[in-house]
Amino acid sequence: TEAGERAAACIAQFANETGAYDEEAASGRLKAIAAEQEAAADGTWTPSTEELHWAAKVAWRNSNRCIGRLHWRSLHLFDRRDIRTAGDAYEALIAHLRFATNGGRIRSTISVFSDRIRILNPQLIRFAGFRHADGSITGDPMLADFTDFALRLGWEPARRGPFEFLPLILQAEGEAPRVFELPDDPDVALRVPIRHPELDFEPLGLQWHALPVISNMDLAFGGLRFRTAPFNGYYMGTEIGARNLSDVNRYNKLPEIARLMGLDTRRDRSLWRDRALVELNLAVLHSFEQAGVKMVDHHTASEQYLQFEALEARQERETTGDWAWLVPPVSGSVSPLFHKEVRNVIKTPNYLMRDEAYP
Ligand code: HEM
Ligand code: NRG
Repeated sequence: TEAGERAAACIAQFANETGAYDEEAASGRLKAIAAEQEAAADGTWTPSTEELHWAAKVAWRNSNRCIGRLHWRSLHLFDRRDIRTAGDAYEALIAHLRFATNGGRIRSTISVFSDRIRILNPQLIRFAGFRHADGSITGDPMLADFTDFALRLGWEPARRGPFEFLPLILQAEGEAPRVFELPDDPDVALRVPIRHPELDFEPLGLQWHALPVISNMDLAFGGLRFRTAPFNGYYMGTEIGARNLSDVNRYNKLPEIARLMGLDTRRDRSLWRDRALVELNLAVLHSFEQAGVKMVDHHTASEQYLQFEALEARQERETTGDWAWLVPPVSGSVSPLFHKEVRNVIKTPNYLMRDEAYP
């Protein structure tokens, strides 16, 4: 069967890469998997924790849009497949956030749950976007629909400011989604105030969270899809400085920054956007460093990506990638990645985007 072939290919790759199974062990493992698949009828099988950990790491290695893949071997795994209730899932997610945050010395981490648990948030830590009657939004416009959804479910935010943590919305099989407050505790969800080394950024009141934790992608391998597998690394500065705080449809802060720099915002040719963008990105890197929170700049990340590619070549593996995502969103042509060609072929294991889970 097709499901059998996918599982077999995956186990062969695992055995080949890790040396964990010799030929005899591999064929024994495949017989057990085949029996399980026959009994399950839908072709599912149960990876061991070691197989799962390997798959999660290789899925990272195969993430074509990720510039941070040099570190793919260092991913920590929490195997949470035994959890059945939303309350227990909540506790496990808080434990993940504590472990990964680690006082700013961020640890790349994934927690894998069974499909009995669903996380409806696109990321575990995100700022709400509150809509006003006049159509304007306080907070992150990208999260306005999700914020509406949380409010419909009965979420009562303590404040409606620009940087309020959204609650976790978790759903156990056969039950309605439940709302869990994300504690405003720096050990769980760390905030970094954004300051500039020379300019006065205080009036802007900017901040961001330390941890990006993606919770809307499936871990796919061996014909299986784990729909609840939130993972985090740490930020590259441009994700915050050149997108989250600067995109016109996000926090859109460049006009304010240009004004405080005294730039001429009436003329495109004054390059006020470009100059403000550089200072904002500098401020983000400076602030994370001052706060002792791990972050990489886009020059270092580009160099590390080239190292990753070289190490992969030594293992006779082609590094596939998505050029438009790998090239940093500022100073594109200054990155060596700009000048390279890369094939966007999807290998497995991998992380696959899922459509928004919430109604
Ligand atoms: C995407 C950096 C860790 C998987 C990205 C992006 C950056 C990045 C800059 C592009 C994001 C964007 O433009 O929105 C890093 C850095 C890491 C890291 C600096 C530090 C360790 C990880 C880990 C995983 C991972 C631990 C998974 C285990 C991915 C995936 C994407 C991605 C799947 C594509 C996301 C999407 O399609 O929206 N990464 N990453 N990364 N990264 Fe990483
Ligand atoms: N740009 C998004 C996060 C996407 C993934 N980036 C990472 N992943 N660095 C944002 O929140 O700005 N990671 O796993 O570290």
